[in-house]
Amino acid sequence: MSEGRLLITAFPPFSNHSKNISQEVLDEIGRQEVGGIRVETQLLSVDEKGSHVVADRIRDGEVFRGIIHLGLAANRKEISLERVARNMISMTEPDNSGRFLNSDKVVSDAPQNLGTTAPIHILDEEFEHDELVVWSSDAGGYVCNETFYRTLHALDEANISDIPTLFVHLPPGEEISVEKQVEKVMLIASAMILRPTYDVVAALLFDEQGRILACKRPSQDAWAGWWEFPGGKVDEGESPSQALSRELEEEIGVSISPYHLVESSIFDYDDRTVRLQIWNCGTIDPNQISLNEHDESRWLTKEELMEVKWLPADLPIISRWLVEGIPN
Ligand code: PCA
Repeated sequence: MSEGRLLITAFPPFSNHSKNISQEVLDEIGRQEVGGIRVETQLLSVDEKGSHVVADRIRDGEVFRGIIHLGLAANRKEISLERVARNMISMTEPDNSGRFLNSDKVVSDAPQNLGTTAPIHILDEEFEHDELVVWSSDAGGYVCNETFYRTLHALDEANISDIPTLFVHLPPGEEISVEKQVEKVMLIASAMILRPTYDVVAALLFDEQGRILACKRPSQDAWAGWWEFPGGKVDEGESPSQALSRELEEEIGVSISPYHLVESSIFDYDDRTVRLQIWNCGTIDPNQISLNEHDESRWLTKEELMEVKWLPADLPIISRWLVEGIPN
């Protein structure tokens, strides 16, 4: 059965490049596992034939846990996660079969752009503080973009939306070492196919009248328009209260040391599990806060708790407070 496999592909050298980092990374990845899921590697030729290989496998009915295409981006300094594939081939040099196209479609009568089916939000969270891994909206006009487009198009035509598929452009080994790139590719792979668990800390802040602070998530974020407590993810090496102090400084510009834990719960979202802790962070003057990330904030009495649309993870707790009272 093929259901368990993560497919990772790469390309050999092309044009005037004597090596291709994607092939070196693929060699290192070999037959590794990602959280118990077997990795299959495949080298694709840098030409039209190579660009069809994975799309053909999808059309033949093969099922994968995920697909990661790797390729060299000779002029980049960071590892780029490609958000979209364009239905356009515009080469500046011939491919390995001598094909040299200028403004041709990859597939005729097909959409202009196809977006990655990888979990963007999870990858955002994973690489938020990692300057070596960035998003890109331009996979180029050469065989990499063509391959990505053909694969996404085959998934689209087969109405398959649950195989996370991503193109990752790798900079030359002189920019980031092969070992480091292998490590990042494995992190990308686990973020794409394993359901992550996040430790999240949130602050219960009071004003003089005993009302509590709620903040509305900004429009560019996942769960935009939903309300939450200020706070965020606990980073590696941080204690929950350190993380919360940092988040409060970043999000609302106050420096506070959390007092004590008032709630802890576990909530399963579709794509991730959240282990939530809510800490009493004391009383502050509402004039002290500056909203650096949120769209809006409100100070709510117990009676007003349900006037905002709480995030799913917060809602069961808020509902209980409505009956039992807000803890302190
Ligand atoms: N990089 C090329 C094709 C093969 C590769 O590794 C590209 O960016 O299109």
